[in-house]
Amino acid sequence: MRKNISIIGSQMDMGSFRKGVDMGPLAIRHAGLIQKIRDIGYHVVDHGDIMPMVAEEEGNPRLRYEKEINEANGRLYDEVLKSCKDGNFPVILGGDHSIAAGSISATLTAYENIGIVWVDAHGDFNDEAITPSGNMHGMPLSAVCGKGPDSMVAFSSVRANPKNVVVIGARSIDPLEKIKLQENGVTIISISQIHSLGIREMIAKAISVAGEGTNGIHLSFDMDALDPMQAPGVGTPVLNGLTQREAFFICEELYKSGKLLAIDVVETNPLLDKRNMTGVLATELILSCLGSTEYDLYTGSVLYPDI
Ligand SMILES: [Mn+2]
Repeated sequence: MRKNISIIGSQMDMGSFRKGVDMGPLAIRHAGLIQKIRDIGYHVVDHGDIMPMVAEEEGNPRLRYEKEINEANGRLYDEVLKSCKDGNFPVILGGDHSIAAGSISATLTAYENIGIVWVDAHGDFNDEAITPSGNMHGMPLSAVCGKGPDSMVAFSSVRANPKNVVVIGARSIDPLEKIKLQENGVTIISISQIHSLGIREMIAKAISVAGEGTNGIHLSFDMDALDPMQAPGVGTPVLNGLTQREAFFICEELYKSGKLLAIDVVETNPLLDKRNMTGVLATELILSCLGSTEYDLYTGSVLYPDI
């Protein structure tokens, strides 16, 4: 039975230093996302975007815009949870990565025991004590694992088990964050491991860590995981990233695993982009997660299980 797709955006940029990432959901829609999902055979409903309230001041410098981010995430949580409970498949468009605290909290409430595949140049495992910047888009993975900041996930009582969490494509992790990731048993697949062992072996490992013994996988895909030559429209670019083909392969294999429960695609910043190439790429990666065989012509039409 094929699930229906819910598109839910969040025009959030307060978790990030660079402005403009709030327009990410619009850029992805302008690349044709909704029609393209229909074209591969799904029923899709666009629920529009969460609009954060206007911030008066940034507040605590170690948790900038904490109040506004958590308030918007509370509304995102409600939307994503409703989608899951209705039996649909949520596709969440960011916005900066702080929104994943809202979306993943919802899949945790709905499915309880989930694994997380976090595709990112960064670890996003900071908290208010160790953050170098105070920007909350560097904290959501820690929050959903119950490792702080607690206010970021207050709407759910369920936390992810770090033993079922994998970060893929990492190449810019802060020193204290690295220690914290290791102490908590999060699996890190660095860009060097991918380039020495190959993406096929690495994504198989990721699916087994996040998918075995869990009720499914939440994919949280930060566009800065890609090399900035191919995805220039991101706020925190880091050299030597994933190739486009590696990124597509990750999405294709996660789809084929039959374990995906929801996906976030975040950090597309149209102000920094070139002719919306990062928005187009985000759209195409979402389609691959949903089983598009556009780039796999030899297999013809859909061969794999439905979402
Ligand atoms: Mn991130």
